Amino acid sequence: MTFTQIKGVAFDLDGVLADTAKFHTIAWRQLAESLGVTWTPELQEALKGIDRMGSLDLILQAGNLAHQYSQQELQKLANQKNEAYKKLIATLTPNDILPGMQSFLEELRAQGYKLSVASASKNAPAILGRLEIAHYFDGVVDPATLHAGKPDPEIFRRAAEILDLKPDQVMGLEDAEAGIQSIRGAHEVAIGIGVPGDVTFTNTNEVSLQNIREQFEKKFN
Ligand code: B16
Ligand code: MG
Repeated sequence: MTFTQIKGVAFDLDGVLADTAKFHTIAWRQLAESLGVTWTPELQEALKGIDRMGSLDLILQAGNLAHQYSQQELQKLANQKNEAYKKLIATLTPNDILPGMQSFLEELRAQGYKLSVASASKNAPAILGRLEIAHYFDGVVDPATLHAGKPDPEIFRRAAEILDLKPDQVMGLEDAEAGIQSIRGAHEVAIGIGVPGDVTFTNTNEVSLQNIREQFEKKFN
């Protein structure tokens, strides 16, 4: 595999483009505690990248409450969380773009890369709008159309398809273990931010084409 064969980049949103996890945490924690579920750092970490109903299921399991609710009640709980979350993301501005990401998006566009978003969040279009970065992307995968969420490879496979690229022409950026598994399963190059990937960074501000290329060439050449 060579660096020059890469033509597109698929971005996770939460934890890569903006720290929306802090808002997911506030909204889920409120709901969890109202149900008597103890909030722990492990539970918080486990929700990263997992879709809404999957997250609710993990919370209920943590409180030994799985199978206690009807489908309709589960939907109501998820909606309750989402309404609280939507109020929180309405406060986002371009200042909330994670460090280094706007310049990385600019750099990629200037170099002719195609860009897509592979977020589990149904709120992704609204968040991109609030951050004023929607125009950088050629496509956003609609998570409502997926058969399975992360760690299933489907979302990152689709993130390449909507760019008309093959998986081996795409790098995926992720901050969650479930997302890295999804990228790997899709046979794309995994860039991990705070989690191990083929190329790994501690923080978003270290991410640039030059820095990716250096690690990429050590790993694949
Ligand atoms: P929503 P990502 C994910 O975003 C979050 O990490 C995860 O915590 C959340 O439950 C999921 O989106 C669904 O979000 O409730 O807004 O549809 O990391 O895949 O960008
Ligand atoms: Mg994420």
